[in-house]
Amino acid sequence: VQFKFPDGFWWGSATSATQIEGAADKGGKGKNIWDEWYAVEPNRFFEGVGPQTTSGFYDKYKEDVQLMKQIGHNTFRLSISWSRLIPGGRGEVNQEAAAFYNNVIDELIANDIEPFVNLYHFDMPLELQNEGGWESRAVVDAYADYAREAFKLFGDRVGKWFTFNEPIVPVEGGYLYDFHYPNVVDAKRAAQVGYHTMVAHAKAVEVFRSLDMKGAQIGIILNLTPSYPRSQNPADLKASRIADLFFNRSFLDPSVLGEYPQELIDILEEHGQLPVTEPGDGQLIKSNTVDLLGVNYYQPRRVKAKETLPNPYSPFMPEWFFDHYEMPGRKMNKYRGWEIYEKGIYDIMMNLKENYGNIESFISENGMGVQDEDRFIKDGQIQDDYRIEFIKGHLEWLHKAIEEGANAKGYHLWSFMDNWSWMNAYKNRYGFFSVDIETKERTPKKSADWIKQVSENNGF
Ligand code: BGP
Repeated sequence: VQFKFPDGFWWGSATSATQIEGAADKGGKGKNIWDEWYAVEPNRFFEGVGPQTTSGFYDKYKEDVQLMKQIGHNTFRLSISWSRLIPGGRGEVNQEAAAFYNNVIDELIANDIEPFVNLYHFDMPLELQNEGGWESRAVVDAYADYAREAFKLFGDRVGKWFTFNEPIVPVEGGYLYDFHYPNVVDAKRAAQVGYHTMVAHAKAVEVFRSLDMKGAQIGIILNLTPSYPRSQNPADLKASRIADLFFNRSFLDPSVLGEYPQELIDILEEHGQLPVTEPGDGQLIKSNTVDLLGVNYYQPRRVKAKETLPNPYSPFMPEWFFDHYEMPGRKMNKYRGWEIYEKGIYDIMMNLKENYGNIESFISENGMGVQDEDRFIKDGQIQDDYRIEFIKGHLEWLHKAIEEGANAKGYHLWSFMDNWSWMNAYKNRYGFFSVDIETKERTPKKSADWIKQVSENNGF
């Protein structure tokens, strides 16, 4: 074994409720924004496939836990669907949902797989969205109440909790770039949504610490896209620094250090984009930093200085401060159109070590989406050697970071099995297991056999 990981390393995979459960209108679940958007605009979803029937985990979780066990998982991330647990977003717990999540958690534990439970993965209950979603301060309080219910219901058995997955994505998708409901394009509203998400996060952490959580940890999962400048010219460096402020530090700094970066506040203030705050928010954020950080890493962000000044009459956007840059010779995942830069994982970990108190962390998502993956079937199995290479490449850099003192505890692939992905539906396949979307049959890919060896040897 050339790359040996520390004892107790977390090997597993990540999923989210909307993307795997299916049963969107079964078991007493209420509607969330994905159900609504699909009902209104089904054509915006790849091949018109919506969130109603995804990978069938709701009915097949027992079989899935056995498959996880077979490939050596010792940990697994799921999310709770807020609109399933508390239909409408407020009030009574849906007992059928509580029983479902209890059963999943018990099944995982009985098979020596530690559940990592995330509370929010892009899935606002529709009624709360209709009240304004994250723009509404009342929704922040509803979220804290939902978090309290979840902690009380499952806290006796779950040791790893997460408030949000990639909280910046609903800001970008829903309020800046039009790829999530409610399809608003307005930077000031986006800033409010981001800010309220952060306050909701801090409130949930506060609730968590007020309960007896039996030594459990609470964290947040952030998609960190390291920002690389085209050159070391001051203008390129500045462009890259500002992109980093908007897309990484906007959540990383307050959740880990307890404070927003001053430079980000100054930029927003100068352009009249500051969100509405309430007295006491600053202290709330300061005193509720996380125990644990999940890092989702897919691709870097390459940035260059703006070549032309933004039109001052156009609406404010982060892109006023930088242009994207396609580095010549960069390596691509040609099946998904994303750059592959394995060293990014090392740079993230070293940044956490140097500038974020070496917070305990893990790779909570990393993965390779591939279109039309069936073309790689040979001898009845998808021969996803490209995925094995992709994972290896990232693990090698993660290993190096750990050797140099990074506090990284595990690696979760996105994802356990092929799943439904927001607007892309089943276009890009990510799983260790392929899923036939008609029959829901699961079949191990070559990477499933490979990761079993890796987990058993705690390295490769
Ligand atoms: C992450 C999300 C996941 C998943 C993944 C793959 O940002 O947390 O929910 O969707 O990206 O993305 P895609 O399916 O769009 O390729």
